[in-house]
Amino acid sequence: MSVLAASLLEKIESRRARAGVVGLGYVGLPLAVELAKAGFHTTGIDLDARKVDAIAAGRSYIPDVDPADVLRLRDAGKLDATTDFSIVKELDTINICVPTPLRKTKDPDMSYIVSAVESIAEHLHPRLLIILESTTYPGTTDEVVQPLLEAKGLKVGVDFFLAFSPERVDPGNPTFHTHNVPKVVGGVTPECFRLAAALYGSAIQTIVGVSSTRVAEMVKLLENTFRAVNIGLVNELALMCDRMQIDVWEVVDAARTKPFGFMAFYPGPGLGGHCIPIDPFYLSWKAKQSGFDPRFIELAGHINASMPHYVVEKVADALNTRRKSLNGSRVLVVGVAYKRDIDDLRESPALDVMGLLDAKGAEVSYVDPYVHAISARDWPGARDLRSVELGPQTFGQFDCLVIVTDHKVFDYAAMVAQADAIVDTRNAIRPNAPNVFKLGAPGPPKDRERLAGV
Ligand code: SAJ
Repeated sequence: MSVLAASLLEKIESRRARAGVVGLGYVGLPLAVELAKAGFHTTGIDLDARKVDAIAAGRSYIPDVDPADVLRLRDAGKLDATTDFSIVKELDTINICVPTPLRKTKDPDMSYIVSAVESIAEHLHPRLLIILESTTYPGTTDEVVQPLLEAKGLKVGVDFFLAFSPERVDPGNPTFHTHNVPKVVGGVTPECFRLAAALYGSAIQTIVGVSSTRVAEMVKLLENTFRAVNIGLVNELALMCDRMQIDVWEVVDAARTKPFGFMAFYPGPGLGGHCIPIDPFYLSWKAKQSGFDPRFIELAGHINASMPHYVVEKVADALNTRRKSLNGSRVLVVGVAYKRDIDDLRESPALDVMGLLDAKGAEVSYVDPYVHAISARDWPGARDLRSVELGPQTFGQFDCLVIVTDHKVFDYAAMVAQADAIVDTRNAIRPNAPNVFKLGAPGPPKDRERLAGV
């Protein structure tokens, strides 16, 4: 090990190293807190002064981060924050946890990574360890990040050290948190890896070393593409079951009794969130750059994107059994967050369902206790909406309910008792009821007879 690397290793192992985290969101703030808990004086860097002010005030704005920890670590001088990148001059290590969204063209938007790295490069100094955590395509670290840093005249693995380690934060997970989820780490050079592993090893229980940054980048994309493709598979199965008069929910529940070689995924109204709908397209974009046509990713994306259309067809079919048209009917979308029991609207399929219903002339309302308002810019209907206040008979005031996100807090029995028709895209209502039309399952018995003309 070089003298420079050895001296940084000693500073890390003695906890005298000063750590930095760029991007204080649901990934960066928990990481900064874990590093501070491990004993490092940790400084968060974020462009959003409100986040910086919150940490200065000892407050947490991330549900998974205990405010008491922020206050205690702030008072101990172990945690602070700034909007000013010049602090990098005083740092020994820095983790980059910034967003990696998709552009409208489904190409990777690298602007956040490039901006963060350019800001760090302005203050790059020998013996700095830089670790990228943002989910991105294989090759980002050595093709994009490394050249931006070396442009300043310093050499990776000699003067500064560079690694990649995918974030594996699952917001709201009651069991798995930053400190107890195994951390995959890949370095540009063996010394880069050794230093990154030492930093994480001080705060995280298990380190999984891999041979390169590309492998580490690909690991995360496999993890999330695995989900997107399997959700696409079970969504296609739901479409088949609908045609074949089979209950897909019953099929999956029975299949999951297999104690090996199977993992249950469930059909739904589409794919939401800032990871699963996006990460696979980072991989497919890079694969195409390498002359490879990634068919699974594209097909799964197509099927998952078609689910909101299928949901709206189910609503039209349900209204049809009541001799009602979609046009002019009052439809209540129940649950709009991208998955249950959270408040995150990003890429939520509920926004697509609402836009399609609105375009067909339905009077669209929604109810979601976690999402009090939806702004005009966030959905195709392009008007501000507020979550409906639930009264004793609210569900009966609509021609059709469509359950898009099955928050636990909803009173499903009241929906069945009051509503004339319900489209259930999450198998939230069990057992089946005569006014419930389930995604991927035969319609209610009496309607089956009526439609069969018996
Ligand atoms: N979904 C289905 N059917 C399923 C599972 C999910 O339709 O069987 C839908 C959800 O409703 C949601 C979308 O897919 O709209 C994504 O759901 P998700 O359960 O994958 O949750 P995310 O997006 O929060 O994914 C995160 C990821 N974490 C990281 O990237 C670090 C993912 O790797 C985790 O596996 C996932 O959380 C998790 O397991 O909760």
